[in-house]
Amino acid sequence: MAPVLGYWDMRGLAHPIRMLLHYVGEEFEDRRHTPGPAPDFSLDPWLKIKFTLGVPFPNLPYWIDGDTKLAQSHAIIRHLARKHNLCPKSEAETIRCDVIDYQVNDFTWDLIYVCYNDFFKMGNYEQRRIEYLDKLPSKLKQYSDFLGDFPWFAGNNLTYVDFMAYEIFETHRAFAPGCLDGFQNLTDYMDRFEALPAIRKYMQSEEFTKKPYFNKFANWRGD
Ligand SMILES: N[C@@H](CCC(=O)N[C@@H](CS)C(=O)NCC(=O)O)C(=O)O
Repeated sequence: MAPVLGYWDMRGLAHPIRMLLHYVGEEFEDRRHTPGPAPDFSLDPWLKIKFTLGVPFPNLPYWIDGDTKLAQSHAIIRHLARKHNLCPKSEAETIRCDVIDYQVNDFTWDLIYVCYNDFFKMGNYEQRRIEYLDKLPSKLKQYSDFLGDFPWFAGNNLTYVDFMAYEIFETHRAFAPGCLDGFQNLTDYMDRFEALPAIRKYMQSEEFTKKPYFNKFANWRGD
């Protein structure tokens, strides 16, 4: 039986994992869970099975490969990176990977809290969106400076963090069109990632999820 990647029917935290699996050519079931209909968007369909999967700390995404069962998107992608040789190759690369891994996680959740503003009861969405967009260029500049002339975030080798970094930049390109335009090395990085033959093939396939980035009950989901 093929391993299962379970997640909501959207890009979100699972998309870097999906792209990595397609990049390495590992077959898997891309299992999608859906909330109930509007206006409640009940999470019950997922909550009913959540604790039946045998996954410790069950959450979305989860990965089930025989007896190997885990949640936590970063634990899943690192497990797959070890399996498919997409780990950093030196201490210098490991440091860069670790920094980007946690930095991208913070960046992702900063955006999630804005895009799910009403769900998290965070106040006025439009005001928070504008404040977020004001700070975005200075955040992106730090990624641009860190990447410098390297082709990939670890350095010269593609690693699992590139799948995460690509996804958060791509989500921002949809949320704030043109936001990468002032950063030539980041736009080159996006082109370089999309030109990887297996990624290009996946992006052109029917399996590829172009949208939505976030769930049905988000303020912004990119559709
Ligand atoms: N730290 C976790 C966060 C997982 C998470 O918050 N998942 C959200 C979707 S993005 C969810 O709806 N989880 C289902 C649940 O909490 O039962 C990870 O990186 O996997």
